Amino acid sequence: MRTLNLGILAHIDAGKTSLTERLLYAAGVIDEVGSVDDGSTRTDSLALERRRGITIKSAVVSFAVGDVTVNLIDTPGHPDFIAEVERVLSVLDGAVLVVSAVEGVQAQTRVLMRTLRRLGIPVLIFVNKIDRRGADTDAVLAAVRDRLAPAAVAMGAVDGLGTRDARPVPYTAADPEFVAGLADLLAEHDDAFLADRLDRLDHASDVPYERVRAELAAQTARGRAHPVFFGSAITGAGVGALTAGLTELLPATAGDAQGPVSGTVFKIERGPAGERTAYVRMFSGTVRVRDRLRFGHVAGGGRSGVPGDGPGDAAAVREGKVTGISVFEDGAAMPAPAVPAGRIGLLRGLAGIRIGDRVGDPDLWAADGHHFAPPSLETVVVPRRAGDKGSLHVALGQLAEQDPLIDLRLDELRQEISVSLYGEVQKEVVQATLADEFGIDVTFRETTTIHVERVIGRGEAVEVIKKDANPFLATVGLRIEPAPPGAGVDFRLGVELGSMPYAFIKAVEDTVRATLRQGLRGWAVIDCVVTMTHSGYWARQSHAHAVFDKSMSSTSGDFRNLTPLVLMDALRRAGTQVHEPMHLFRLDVPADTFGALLPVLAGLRAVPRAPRPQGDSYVLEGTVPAARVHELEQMLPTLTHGEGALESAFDHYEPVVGPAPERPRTDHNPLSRKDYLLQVQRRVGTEAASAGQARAASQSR
Ligand SMILES: Nc1nc2c(ncn2[C@@H]2O[C@H](COP(=O)(O)OP(=O)(O)OP(=O)(O)O)[C@@H](O)[C@H]2O)c(=O)[nH]1
Ligand SMILES: [Mg+2]
Repeated sequence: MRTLNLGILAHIDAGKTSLTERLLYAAGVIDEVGSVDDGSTRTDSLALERRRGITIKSAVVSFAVGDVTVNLIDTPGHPDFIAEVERVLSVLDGAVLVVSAVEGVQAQTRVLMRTLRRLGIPVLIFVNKIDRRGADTDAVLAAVRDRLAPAAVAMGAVDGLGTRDARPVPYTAADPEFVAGLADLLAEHDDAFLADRLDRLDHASDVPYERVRAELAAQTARGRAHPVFFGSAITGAGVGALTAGLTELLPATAGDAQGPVSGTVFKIERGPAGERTAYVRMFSGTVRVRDRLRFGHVAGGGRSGVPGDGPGDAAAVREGKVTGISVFEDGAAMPAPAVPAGRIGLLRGLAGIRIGDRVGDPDLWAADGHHFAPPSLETVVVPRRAGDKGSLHVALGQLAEQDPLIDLRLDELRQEISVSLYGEVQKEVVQATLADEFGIDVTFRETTTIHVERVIGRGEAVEVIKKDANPFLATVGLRIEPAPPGAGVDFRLGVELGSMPYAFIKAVEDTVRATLRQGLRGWAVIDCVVTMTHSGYWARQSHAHAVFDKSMSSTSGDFRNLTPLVLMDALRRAGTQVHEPMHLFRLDVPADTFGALLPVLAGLRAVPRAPRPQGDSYVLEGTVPAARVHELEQMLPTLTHGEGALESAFDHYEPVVGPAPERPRTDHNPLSRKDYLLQVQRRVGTEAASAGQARAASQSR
């Protein structure tokens, strides 16, 4: 039996959840089609989702088509919940990108498609809502080819467009224009197919239709071609053709169930008693109940400044015993003795397992990287009842388990808790979740923009063991220099790998990543290369009685404590510049409001490019600081008598003009050596003190 792990992705309200419901119904998993508007769908199961009529969390359901088990992951379309989409990308065999036949291609659709294509994930496009008035499949198809993917192949035409009776009419082998057009397109992307075609043309014959379809499937699997289906999730039109397309055109996997164990955790749920359930997609091997399973995080590879990439998270391999397994089958997850390669299973019993963790053989783990922009806003969460402070921290900690990008931070000095956010809707969801699930009422301090720091020059520093004022039993030298935008933090070894125990090198790397979360002005330092230029340690020493003597032997702690001092010295020499996040916007406004809009845009520091007239409206694209997007959103209805439409998505960082904002530090500040050493001493407390005494004693001997 093969499995197809399928993501459904789209902009908000495109109809993903409704389509999921239809697919389940068509496959016979449910007897009645649930509705988003009544709050009765299978995948919008959270109270908050039903109340708001939007998807907030990704949800998995499954159904069978022939001999293929389809595990379908319904994702949220609102840009505030892009992190949910991010987490499922690495477990997909294919995706259906839904586009509304009325609203068409939107900014979010482009963000998603760009990422799917970059990752080489096979994509079918489903143009939904053909039953709605205003549906325009020609315009949507043109926009798909123009703005999403040139190699989009319409698989049919539509009859009765824009009416309740609208239905797609699939093209067949009997449509010579379709077959020839398809063959042309496929020949552009594959030399073997082109050669075959030319060869046959010489003999005045055509490539057989089966061969064309097989080539379409092959190019779809390679992410080169994108078949486009049409239909309606409400009437069910076109859902049959899409279902058939899933198994014909997307590559289902079997996987090697006998191979070494390897899988990825893409979702965590907590049960009523607080027990964790991990959703794992298995790539290889089989996990059985009562297996002892290794799991952990892979550091690096990501966009820096994105938490979860962070330091404390790095590749410590943990182990736990699997106490229960369920496997997705016929709709829901069913208890099972094992989950084999290819499948999605729920694993219970693994304490401390987190989103993004890999399971199985650490040799097979690879870093994933981040595909979308990190959150650009942050806010301080304040409990209405002062007594709730402790429970608020615990509650937010649990939310962060399911959504690491909120990057919970406790400011020890001010005793404040802050989180990172994508937008106002996510903020409301956090507030409602805290109230509903934890009984904690909160308010938020003003939302502020998360800036980043980019390294300007090159800086080096070194601290040598037992030299000068270095109180730690470690030698560390580091060089920091800029890397291109999007490169993340790259840690390199300029010393021999064998020059030090690996644990010490690892401690330096982890601490470098941790330290860079707060640069010279308190913002995360992104896009740089850090090279370890010097290393040194004192080997494990024992006294006559073979007792490990901490005072004379380097420990990982020495490296962890020394690294921030060296790195911040290097960073100070390199210098940093504070950057702010910028969005790309697209405004669609009535022509008569255009004049009044321009000065407002200027006031928001938006930089529009030349406007394009479109019918009796203007389309205006450009950049705007992320910090001002919400204001623009709020002003738009008044400025455009309710007819303006705004799309925006993060695009890049730009240097801040004028005085750069600082973010208050929340850690032990390695910028001030004296304070830092005092704090380290306090932190390690008695342990350090006694080690110091022992050290002093051994030196005086
Ligand atoms: N007329 C019509 N309405 C549709 C169709 N598909 C979905 N809708 C409606 O569009 C709205 C949004 O549908 P959802 O299925 O929640 O869309 P979604 O893509 O899951 O939305 P998010 O998960 O919040 O991003 C609901 O009111 C649906 O009833 C369709 O094919 N035709
Ligand atoms: Mg939905």
